[in-house]
Amino acid sequence: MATPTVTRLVLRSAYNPRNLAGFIKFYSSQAPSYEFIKVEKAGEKKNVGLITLNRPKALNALCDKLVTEINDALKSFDKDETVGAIVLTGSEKAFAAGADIKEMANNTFSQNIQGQFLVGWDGVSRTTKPVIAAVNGYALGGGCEVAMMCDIIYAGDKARFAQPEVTIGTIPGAGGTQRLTRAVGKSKAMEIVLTGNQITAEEAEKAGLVSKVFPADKVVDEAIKLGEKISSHSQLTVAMAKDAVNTAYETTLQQGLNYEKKMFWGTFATADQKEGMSAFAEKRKPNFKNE
Ligand code: DAK
Repeated sequence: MATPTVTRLVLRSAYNPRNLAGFIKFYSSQAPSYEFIKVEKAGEKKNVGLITLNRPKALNALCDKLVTEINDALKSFDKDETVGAIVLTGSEKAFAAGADIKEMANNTFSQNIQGQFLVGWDGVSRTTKPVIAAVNGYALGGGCEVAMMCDIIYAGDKARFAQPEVTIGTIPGAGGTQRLTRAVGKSKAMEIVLTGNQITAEEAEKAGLVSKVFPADKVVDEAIKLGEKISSHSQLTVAMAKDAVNTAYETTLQQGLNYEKKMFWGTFATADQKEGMSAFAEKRKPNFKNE
């Protein structure tokens, strides 16, 4: 993750070649330490942020702390100029088996309303940079909803998607009735939400929920490659393109087309548009500066 200027200065002054252990200890104390996620930079140029959910005993059930950690890591990558895209993944057995049922089982209606229970879940959809879900194993309930908050879903061939809330006496609460319906249409969404049945990766791809399916052991690498490809473009242009696609979900066609046209015109105010088009004419690779 990018090191803030102040920390860089402090680090320089803390560095003493004769006390390397002390320096490493000092540096480690500056990096965020997480309990339920692993965070690293991936790809040849280390320009893809990789967040791996790591709560194996509960199949990555999304307890409060896990969601807070994901949001924190997303914010850091969003600010990090060296990162152009983010991959969110889990384990081979589970992307995430949903919100933590044991954590919420005894909640009351008034507690949910007064405490705005689980409202902080939309961190993924508030991220400016593209987020790619690399899903293996179970993506159930809130797990499926978090995957759907991502911009692109790649799935391993053994992945299973479901909204099983109805089987435990509740309904989806983080987009399972809304994003899913927009992704797969009413009939399929109704079938998934009203039965709680799991669908396979292949079915999810056919329905338009998932963009590609890979062998389970390849899906994270493929998602990172996709992240690298996206990171090779101007971050500014990518952010504008992402915003324009997302607008399709929020407006009428005419308003969306109008917004897209304005954004397209707006790209001509960027140095990266000048660089991109000059590079094309000069038959060379563009050198984008994200300006
Ligand atoms: N919560 C807590 N623990 C879970 C869990 C979950 N969702 N899923 C699995 N675990 C735990 C199990 O309790 C078990 O723990 P121990 O008994 O070993 O301590 C361990 O993980 C392994 O699970 P199993 O023994 O059950 O493993 P199996 O392979 O037999 O079965 C399974 C795997 C994924 C099919 C099964 O565990 C399962 O059905 N899990 C529950 C799936 C589910 O119903 N998910 C939906 C939860 S409701 C909102 C935001 C989000 C939400 C709502 C609102 N707002 C923004 C308002 C989300 C709601 C949900 O996701």
